[in-house]
Amino acid sequence: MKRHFVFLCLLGAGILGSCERNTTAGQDQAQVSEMANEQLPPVETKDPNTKYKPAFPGQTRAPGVKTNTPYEAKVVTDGLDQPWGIVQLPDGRFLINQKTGTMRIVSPDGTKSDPIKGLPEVNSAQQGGLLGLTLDPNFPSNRMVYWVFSQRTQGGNLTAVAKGRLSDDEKSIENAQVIYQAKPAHRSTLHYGGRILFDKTGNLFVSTGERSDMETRPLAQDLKTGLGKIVRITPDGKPAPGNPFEGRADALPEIWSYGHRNVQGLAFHPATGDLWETEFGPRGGDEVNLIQPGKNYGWPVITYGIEYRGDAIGDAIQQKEGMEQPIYYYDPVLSPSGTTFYSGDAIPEWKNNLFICGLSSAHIARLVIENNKVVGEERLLADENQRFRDITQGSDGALYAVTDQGRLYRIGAK
Ligand SMILES: [Ca+2]
Repeated sequence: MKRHFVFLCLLGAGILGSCERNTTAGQDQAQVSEMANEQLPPVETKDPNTKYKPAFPGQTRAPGVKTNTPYEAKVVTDGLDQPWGIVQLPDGRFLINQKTGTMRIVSPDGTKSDPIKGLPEVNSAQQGGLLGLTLDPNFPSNRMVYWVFSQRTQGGNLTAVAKGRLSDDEKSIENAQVIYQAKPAHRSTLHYGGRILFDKTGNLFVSTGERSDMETRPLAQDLKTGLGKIVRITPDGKPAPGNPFEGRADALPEIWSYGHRNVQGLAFHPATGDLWETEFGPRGGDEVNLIQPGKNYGWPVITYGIEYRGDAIGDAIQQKEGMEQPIYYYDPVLSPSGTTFYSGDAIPEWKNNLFICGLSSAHIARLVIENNKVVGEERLLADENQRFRDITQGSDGALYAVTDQGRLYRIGAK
């Protein structure tokens, strides 16, 4: 970094005849970072669906940036059956959820296990199925896995969370049990949310959806339901201690945040520890949000999108007192599914950037974030024509992403 800066100074001195020498290390860093993230036009060139104006500069269509570090994407395997969630095992292999209801283990060389069975039946119609997954912080000793799935119940379908033990022979999940259900159940097979993460206190964040229909959509604002929420639960599925609505009679105690449409991405910022999410909007209005406890994220009262058929949603407002603005939004949409921050060293300019899987947009969005604002955007793997579903960082400093078409990619430094 230092040598790079000295070189730039010399280059600058040659052209300008002077060089500022007494800069601080912070300015050094900023200058190098600026060089690494030379600003380009926004990556989105299509017309938006609406004439809605952002609440602040940079809330959408941030300047384009381009990764300068040489990197490559390799297909590790293309033989997965609709992979939906990916997590790395302590030995470097990957445990992957397949939408139709089984898990698989994939080695970095592409070797696949047989489907792992023993999970509760999933309703894999439309957007449902076996969804996100995560490992117990004590996985090396207890082999416990937690996952989200869409469950068929008597009253309809719902987002459920289950846990079980990966058997020693890795052929099955033992003693699987459902620990949480986001109620009420509903007949729809859309908008299940479906990501799950452990926080530092050993509790689980889980995202749900508002199930898409006009009759359930308002329930995202209803604190007595589990729809359209991020909930925080214990490993036994109980409301986690310290949740924002704890002790209130008018709210479910597991709720962490509300007013969400369909959250398919959750990640912690490596430097701040904050929880971020990616959320599907309607036609326009996909969002990236920084999640704070007890806050209302607005759906369906405020949105930067419109109905698929073209008319306005609600009062066609985008901002309201008491409702949080997204850090960033997309119009037209990205269709954001899984997301992760990069914390590795292999590609230094990616440090603390957010990577978002795009489904209909068929690329991975890289967002450069400074002080909780998006200051740059890049599209990765846009030539692959894949629906990117989930992404995680490997212990080797590469990113690993799965696609609906069944591929696992490794994206790393050359
Ligand atoms: Ca929102």
